[in-house]
Amino acid sequence: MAIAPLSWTDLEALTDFQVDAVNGPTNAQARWRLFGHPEADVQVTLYRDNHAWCPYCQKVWLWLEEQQIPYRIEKVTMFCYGEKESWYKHKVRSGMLPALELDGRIITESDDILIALERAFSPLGKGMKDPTVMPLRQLERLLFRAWCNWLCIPSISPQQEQQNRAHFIEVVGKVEQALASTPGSYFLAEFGTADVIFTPYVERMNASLYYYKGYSLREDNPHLAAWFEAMESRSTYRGTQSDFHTHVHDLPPQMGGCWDNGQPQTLLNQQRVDHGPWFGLPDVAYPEPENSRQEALSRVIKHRANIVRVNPVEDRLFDQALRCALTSMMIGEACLPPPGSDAGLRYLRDRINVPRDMSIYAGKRLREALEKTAALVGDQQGSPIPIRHRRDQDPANFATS
Ligand SMILES: N[C@@H](CCC(=O)N[C@@H](CS)C(=O)NCC(=O)O)C(=O)O
Repeated sequence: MAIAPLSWTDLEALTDFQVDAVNGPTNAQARWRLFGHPEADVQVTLYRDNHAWCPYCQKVWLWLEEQQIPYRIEKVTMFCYGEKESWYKHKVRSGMLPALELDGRIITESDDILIALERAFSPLGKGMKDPTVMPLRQLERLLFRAWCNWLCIPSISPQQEQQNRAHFIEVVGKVEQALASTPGSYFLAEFGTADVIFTPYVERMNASLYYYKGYSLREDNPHLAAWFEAMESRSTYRGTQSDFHTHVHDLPPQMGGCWDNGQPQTLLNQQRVDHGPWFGLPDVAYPEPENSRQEALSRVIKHRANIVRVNPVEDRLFDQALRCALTSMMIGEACLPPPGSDAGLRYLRDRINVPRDMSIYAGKRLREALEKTAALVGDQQGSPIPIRHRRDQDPANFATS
């Protein structure tokens, strides 16, 4: 038997999720990160994108979090999802991200930013120019180029597709060797800059190759698997970590296209990432926190007015459908949404952004509840996720006064 949807007030009573965004664990929502310092201590402003999609921003973000440097965050729109703020173009003419303001000086280029931060504070483990880190930085770029060649340039023949795959796997072999040559799971004996440098793209490679090429980087390479696990033991990394669904749909407009190989494993993986089940995907391996449902609920409650307003389904109908999905997520029983709301529920399912909106397990719980609830009334999908731009994610629609 299906239960009735709870009111927003009743739903509010089901979550006590609270985090200290400023002094607590790493999160994508904070505008200030103080680590217990007074605001007056802040010498650093990080300019990064609203959606936490920009890989070069993640590099600097993770570094600052690891070093617990107090900093301020200014969020800037990326070209692919909206209008670049004119105040930012006055600071950085190209509009490129990230940028860092350090004692009043603007620095761009993520590597230069890390070098400047090392000078102003201290290196994170072995620093950017350390002779043990330099070859690892080069290896990361080699891996990046092999990934781009395979994923972002359409193959002219099956042979070329095969060659690009073989070349990528050959470079991954070098990464495996580098990881195998150290005593622990990190790139050097101790966690440090080298791990931060590899993080953003290895995370994106894991997601995109699974989805577009049917290749599971994390599952097929034991040393990378151990490295991911070690990274996931750090709350800093968990706070910046995204999920497969977010990455595979944020990458195409950023990279100028991602080309799938149409192979049976690819199709299976695409079905799984787009339609679930999302639990058990190789995008995360640490155990689910007990409060992931509460987190998802509290994040939706906070933004519910905008979520309902931007949804293509009529507001009152969607409000009820959304409360059904949330009720079901919290109570664990089916809650029948109004007819015609399935496309709206799936529209939202496809637009949850991890970690912008919530952490990885909260995102999975919410996607699952939206899909299960939609399936009770139909199989209508939401409007397709665009691949040339992501204006459907324009943060202007979510601006808070
Ligand atoms: N080499 C630069 C690359 C930075 C870069 O490509 N940034 C992209 C985002 S990942 C960007 O700002 N693109 C403009 C935009 O999307 O608005 C760095 O390391 O910082």
